[in-house]
Amino acid sequence: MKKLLLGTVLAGVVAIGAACSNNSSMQGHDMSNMNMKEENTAQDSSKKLPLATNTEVLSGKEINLTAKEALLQINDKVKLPVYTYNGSVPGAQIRVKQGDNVKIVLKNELPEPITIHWHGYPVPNDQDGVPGVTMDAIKPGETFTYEFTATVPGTYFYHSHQKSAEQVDKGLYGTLIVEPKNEEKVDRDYTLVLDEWMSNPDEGNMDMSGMDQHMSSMGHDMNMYDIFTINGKSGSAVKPLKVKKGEKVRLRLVNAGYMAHKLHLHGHEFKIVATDGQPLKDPQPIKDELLNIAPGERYDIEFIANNPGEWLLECHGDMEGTDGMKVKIQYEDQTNNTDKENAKENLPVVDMTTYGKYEVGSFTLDQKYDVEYTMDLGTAMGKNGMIFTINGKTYPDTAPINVKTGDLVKVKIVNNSPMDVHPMHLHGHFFQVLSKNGKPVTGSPLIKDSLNVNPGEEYVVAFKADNPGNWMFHCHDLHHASAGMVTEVKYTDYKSDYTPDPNDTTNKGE
Ligand SMILES: [Cu+2]
Repeated sequence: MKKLLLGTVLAGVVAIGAACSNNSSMQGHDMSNMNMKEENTAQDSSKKLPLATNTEVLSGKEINLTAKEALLQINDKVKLPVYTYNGSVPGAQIRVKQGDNVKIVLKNELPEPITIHWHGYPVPNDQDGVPGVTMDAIKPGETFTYEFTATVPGTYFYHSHQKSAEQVDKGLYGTLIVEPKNEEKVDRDYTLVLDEWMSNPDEGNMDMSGMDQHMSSMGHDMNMYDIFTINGKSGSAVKPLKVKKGEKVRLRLVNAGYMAHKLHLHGHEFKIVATDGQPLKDPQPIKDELLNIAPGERYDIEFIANNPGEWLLECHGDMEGTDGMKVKIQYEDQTNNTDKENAKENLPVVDMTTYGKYEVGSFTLDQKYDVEYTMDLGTAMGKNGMIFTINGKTYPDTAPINVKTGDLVKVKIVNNSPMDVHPMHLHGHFFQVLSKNGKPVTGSPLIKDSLNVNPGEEYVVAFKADNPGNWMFHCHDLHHASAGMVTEVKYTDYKSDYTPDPNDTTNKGE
């Protein structure tokens, strides 16, 4: 295992390339962050936990991850007990090359069972990390080795799929970057992971009866998430991104939270070069448009640093936490211009179904499909609070999408929930988005594994059943998933070697 650049990189902000060799200024900044006040909010029960460290970048033949607890200093006031991979939130960044055989040895030092799911990555089914479906959860003290080949390049992430609504909420995630074989070098390559936190996590689990049921799901009210973060830090605690005039900058935006966030890059034209790791055809430069990033989605954007000063990448909206989700873009030695925050400014949102250049992709709306499935996403009142349904059922009673290897599959996804957004995520495959609300996609072929479906929206997507196994297809608002909104793509010609441990009652596919 080889560690790269560790001393100079803070919290998942990764800088590569020649331009980042000026380490002294970054180091100086790290030191000031390390001296943050600690006395304010540490709770007695969690005082013995170590402070979360900076996110490290790991590559090499064998990558070692340890899941363990820590205390995360989110801003100068709030410190929260978290779950981590390798002591940081986000966890260690795994950075490999296309074609590499990736071997990850995961040790569980947490007090409960965990897994890793490789979100968006087409791994073999037995490496997919879904407890009760592809493997038993890894118990405290145990070690498990994941192995797969890095077949496709791009930006991905990984997270626990065991009690994931809780464990991912506590920070148990990291990023997986697969560099293409023939990489066009950028000068700066930063990864920014978005998330939301509750400054008082205990209140988030209170009984929500009597409160606004539209906003609550199984006892979780989205308003409880009152702190928004980038790389585990909020507001002025977020480390600025350094650039130099003339540099080409890539930002890899990853949403590890349960809410969509609209981001605005100030002062620069940018291109969306990829989403969910998949490149877009001829992306056009855009400016002052909001990029809506839903749970589980990734967007890679690029811009040329051609406007010296200090600028913001900031979240737009009016939630309590909105204000904290912003990061400065600082031109080295040229920070004379100071940018203004404007989180409530009314700007258009990029429509990905018209973005980039149209060409016929692998699938069309009118071709013949072997399997067609309609997914009606709904909300209902259950015995213990809100339930989230697919065709009126909750997992494991939802009807699976039964396929056999080689089938072409078309899925219509309709959100009939009156208020709730459902970012739907398919494991093990990419799908092509063919239409939105009956209108065919007229931009670049849009290949994704996570698709945000707003109330009233209808999408048609298609994929080839080319990765045999049993694969989850679920909402990535993980509160919705744990309250039922999960189904499976099941290969009828796949015989799994895995038999769930009958004594393990924690294995529930989530
Ligand atoms: Cu949902």
